[in-house]
Amino acid sequence: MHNPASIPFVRDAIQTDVVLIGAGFGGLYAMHKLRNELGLQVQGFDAATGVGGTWYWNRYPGARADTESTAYCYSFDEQLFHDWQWSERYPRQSEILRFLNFVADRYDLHRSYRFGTTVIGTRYNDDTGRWEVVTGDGQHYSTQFIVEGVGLLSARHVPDFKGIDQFQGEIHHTSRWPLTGMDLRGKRVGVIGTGSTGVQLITTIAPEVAHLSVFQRTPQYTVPAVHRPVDPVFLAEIKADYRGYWARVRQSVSAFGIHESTRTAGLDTPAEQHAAFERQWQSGGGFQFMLSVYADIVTNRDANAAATRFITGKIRDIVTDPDTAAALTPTDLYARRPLCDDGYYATFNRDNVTLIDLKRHPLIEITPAGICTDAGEIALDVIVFATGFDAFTGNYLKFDQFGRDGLSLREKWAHRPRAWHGVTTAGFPNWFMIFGPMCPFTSQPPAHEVEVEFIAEAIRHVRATGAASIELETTVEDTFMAQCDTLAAGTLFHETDSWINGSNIPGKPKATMVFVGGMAAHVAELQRVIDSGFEGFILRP
Ligand code: N01
Repeated sequence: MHNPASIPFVRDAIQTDVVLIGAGFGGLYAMHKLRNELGLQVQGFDAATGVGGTWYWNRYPGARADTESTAYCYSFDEQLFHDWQWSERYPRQSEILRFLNFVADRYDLHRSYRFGTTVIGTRYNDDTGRWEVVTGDGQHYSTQFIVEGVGLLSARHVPDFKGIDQFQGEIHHTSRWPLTGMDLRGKRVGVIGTGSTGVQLITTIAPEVAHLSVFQRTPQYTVPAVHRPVDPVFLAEIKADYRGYWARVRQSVSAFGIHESTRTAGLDTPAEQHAAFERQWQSGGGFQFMLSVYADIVTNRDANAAATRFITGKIRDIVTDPDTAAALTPTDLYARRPLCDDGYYATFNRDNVTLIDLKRHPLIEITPAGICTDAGEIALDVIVFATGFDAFTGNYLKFDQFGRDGLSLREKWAHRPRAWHGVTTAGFPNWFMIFGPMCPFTSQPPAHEVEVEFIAEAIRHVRATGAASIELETTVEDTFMAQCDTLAAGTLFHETDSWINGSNIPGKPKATMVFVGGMAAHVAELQRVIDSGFEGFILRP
């Protein structure tokens, strides 16, 4: 049982207005907003030695976004958009990290962070109305507000394979790739996991390694990314109508800055459907394949089946060995986070790449020399875990957090996370998240901006009204959770197992953890609450 007393209130704690955890997209904007615009004293922390969040840690070969770079950035400062030039439509990790450093320099954000510092506990003091925050180096901070931008996908998942410690070669999780890189040339490499990360890594390293063994548990649908430079005509159009462009992103469903189809697949004949999918396959993009061709791929079984027929046909066409093609072919719905790639299926035509189907040949153990399945041992120099993350809740529950009356966040979220629009949770006054559980199921940077702006307004409201704290009403949270469940039931996402519903982590209850009502509805609701003077929130003197 977690004990609030494990975080004592100390008299000489360092005083601040806001403790901000995280220096990724959301954290950096929050630092700028709260410190530079609201004039608050903000103490930031990040476990990394620099800014970047997920883009600091995920340095594996091939890491890049699959969101149009023109929408994978900030909108709050038009001049920033003009002063930064993305090179490709899907930016690489190194370019995104350079962008976030550019932003941190431009708004002088580094100086308010303590990097290389982990927060290990937070506790609300019911008597003083302030939070106690403890860091890994034993420092205590006393703050009125907490803002946690700790990342949706950052608590890494390393499966508990037997023998993991006895491997004599190198083992890495993709999200803790050596900062200085790693030379894989001429090595025998085993990759476990074929999600977004595995697909990017496998495709990138296959040409350089001596041999690549891909350990696949569940085959995935993936479509070509079709990397290309940012289209100068498209960029000029955005710059000419900057506000209109971002308004459209905020008014969309996905906030990806892409065309979202309103046409249902059933209106087309199978031949027309095939032609429409083929056009999208040629033009590239995973989210586009799911959202731009038809409106109902993730809500209608027939539309979904049309998409799966098309992709599985492509797998058969591309992969020359029929057994490998069969093993790479998914049999379930196309209802996970969509993937795109740079020649993933064709990679399995290479002589130096072997697919190991773990459903047929289960992984038994990791040995000193490699990986053993029931078909025998595969000798390896390097093992890479591309095994994903304890998404949504992992990073919030990694450390003790106690709200009003000693309420433990771990206990409150033991069966599922309960929250409102990814921004806060009842029982935790003056405590905010950026893109926490029950956030919209959208591209992140635009949603981060909207949420940071909401948090800033909430803090401004507390200060302006002379209140001590603001806290979500439990009934509002309950109503919102029910709404999230109803909306999710109308999609096919809950019929597959993935990090979206927590089913990728052994023992984690499967549940809805997102608001699938879309970006426009998310924006509208946050704005409605601001305009109403924070209806649904309790202000305490
Ligand atoms: O993680 P995942 P990810 N034994 O959970 C397998 C974002 N992202 O890091 O499907 C064997 O999707 C697991 O198998 P299964 C993006 O939002 C974005 O790839 O559970 N295998 C699966 O194949 C993405 O969705 C970008 O059967 C095991 C894989 O590991 C999210 O991060 C790039 C296993 C995990 O896939 C997460 O992606 C990269 C076990 N015990 C990431 N446990 C871009 O912007 C797990 N697996 C493009």
